[in-house]
Amino acid sequence: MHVVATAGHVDHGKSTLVRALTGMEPDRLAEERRRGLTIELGYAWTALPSGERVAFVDVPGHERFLGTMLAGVGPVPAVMFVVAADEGWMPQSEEHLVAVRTLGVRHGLLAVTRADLADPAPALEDARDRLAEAGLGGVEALAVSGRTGEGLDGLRAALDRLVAALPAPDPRAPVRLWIDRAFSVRGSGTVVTGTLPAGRVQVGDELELDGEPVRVRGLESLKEHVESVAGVARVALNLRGRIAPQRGHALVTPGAWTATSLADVRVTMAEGARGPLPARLTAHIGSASVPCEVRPLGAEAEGAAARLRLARPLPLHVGDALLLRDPGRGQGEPRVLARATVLDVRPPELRRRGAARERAKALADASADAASLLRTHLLLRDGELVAMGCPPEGRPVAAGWHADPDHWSGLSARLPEVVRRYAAEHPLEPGMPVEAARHELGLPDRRLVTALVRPPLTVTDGRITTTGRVVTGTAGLPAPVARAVRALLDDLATAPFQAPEAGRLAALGLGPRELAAAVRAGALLRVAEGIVLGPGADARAAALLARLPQPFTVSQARSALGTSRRVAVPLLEHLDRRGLTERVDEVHRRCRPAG
Ligand SMILES: Nc1nc2c(ncn2[C@@H]2O[C@H](COP(=O)(O)OP(=O)(O)OP(=O)(O)O)[C@@H](O)[C@H]2O)c(=O)[nH]1
Ligand SMILES: [Mg+2]
Repeated sequence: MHVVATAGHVDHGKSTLVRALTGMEPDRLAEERRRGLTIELGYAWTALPSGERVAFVDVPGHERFLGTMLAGVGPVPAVMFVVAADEGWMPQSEEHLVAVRTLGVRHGLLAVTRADLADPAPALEDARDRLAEAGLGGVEALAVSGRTGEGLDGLRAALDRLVAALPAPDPRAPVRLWIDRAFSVRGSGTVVTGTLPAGRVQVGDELELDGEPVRVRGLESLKEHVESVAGVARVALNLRGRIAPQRGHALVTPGAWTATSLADVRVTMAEGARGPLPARLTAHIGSASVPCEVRPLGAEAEGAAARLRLARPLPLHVGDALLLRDPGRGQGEPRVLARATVLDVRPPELRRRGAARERAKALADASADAASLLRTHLLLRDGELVAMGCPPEGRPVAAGWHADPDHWSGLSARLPEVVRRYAAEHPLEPGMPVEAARHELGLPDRRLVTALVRPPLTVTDGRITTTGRVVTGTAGLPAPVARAVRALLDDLATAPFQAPEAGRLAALGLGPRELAAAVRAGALLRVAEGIVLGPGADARAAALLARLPQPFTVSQARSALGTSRRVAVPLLEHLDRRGLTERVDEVHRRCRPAG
């Protein structure tokens, strides 16, 4: 099946033509018949000469119903553009053409109808030129009359050629069915209808509506019961679930879309519209129309990046196009203002000064693909990329994770340094816990850390170690610092637990930076602020303390270690932290058995 929407100025004969082609009444409302005016979307279908079936979504042409027109055309891949021979090109001919173009509809045909009322040639030529200018140059153009039936056989044949040339949508694509009607049927419950653009719906499927699960109880397409239907198709779904569906909401495959009220977009001004865009507009996609705020991110220019804040979340993919309409403008002024191509459905917060401009720059180079998303988000899970509309392209870096290549190589370069520093600061530990490295690198999953480990690093028992330990000692330090540290180590050789006093450190030129470097290099052990000892002093202290009767007091420890309270108290606390000693009560500690 195929679906074609009508388009064109009010009263130009769209509904008459649909009626003549299908034998069905697209104007179902009493008010429509009384006023001779389409108000709501109409649906009718027929079989073409080839046997292919085509369903029409007949839209209103009156300028007041532009929103309804957009809801009809939104999910449909092709249009039948209708122009009256006796009136020619009119304001809504132009507006509908701009809308069709802005929505990205590229397929269609031109029917110049009411050919029984006037010579169709001038209107046909003019309209054909305008369509060509709008990038629809290849469409067929025909003169017809919905009243006399003249030219209808030719139109049917042209529709056959049109639908045969339409790209076949992917039946495995995720479902997003924009609802255009919702009603209750006595005995069946809730029914919704819409144009399924791609993917497949089956009886029994579980879909989601605004995050709520719904079950497809029954399925109809063109009034026939079916078990399964693939897009493009008109469908009616009988649903079970605690839901109140409405036009403009969508039934979606769970997990396949990102429901968001925030999107970063690239704005392309519509034909005839000029910037800057007003801050408050209405965004249209599928059958949805949602008020939105537009925040330009960079310098305002055509093709500029902007952030849209939608009044309610919509299920979106990167690459979707939204049409931005000014609901406030009057007659004669352009109302279809721009196309907003979605570049990110989970845009990062812009907190710092200058963040918006930076973001605009990044978006200027972005395309609707996984690589661009990863440049912003750095790391994303398979499922996240799928829900954003950009299934992963490359291989995952770790179970289910994809990374921006630059970010990943940066992490890979940082890890050995992080592990080395940890080893220097924790000389008694057998390596850096993977969890500590995860935390240090700001990663969301430990498996990412494991994936970053390359020789000479290895993982054993949840810790990262360097095969062939790199402790540079004083050799890695600047010469004056190395000299000073060696002097300290000489002092400590005779009294290993008498940490140097502040005066001694100052005399040797060892300030906080020099001490930190020495600690990082593994040349000194930092026990507490301003208290340094030789490397391994804590292990030696623990060994000495183990010989004391257990438990022991600070003062017993102090004399066993031959030091002062100034050092003993922080050293014992350090040993507690390392798990080498533990407190028994307010005054007593004991050594803990190794392991
Ligand atoms: N003579 C003649 N009249 C036509 C033809 N097509 C439509 N009309 C008349 O033109 C008027 C408008 O026709 P519709 O089919 O309702 O026009 P429409 O484009 O659907 O109008 P809206 O849906 O309100 O935009 C009606 O009075 C039709 O009878 C035609 O081919 N020949
Ligand atoms: Mg009509």
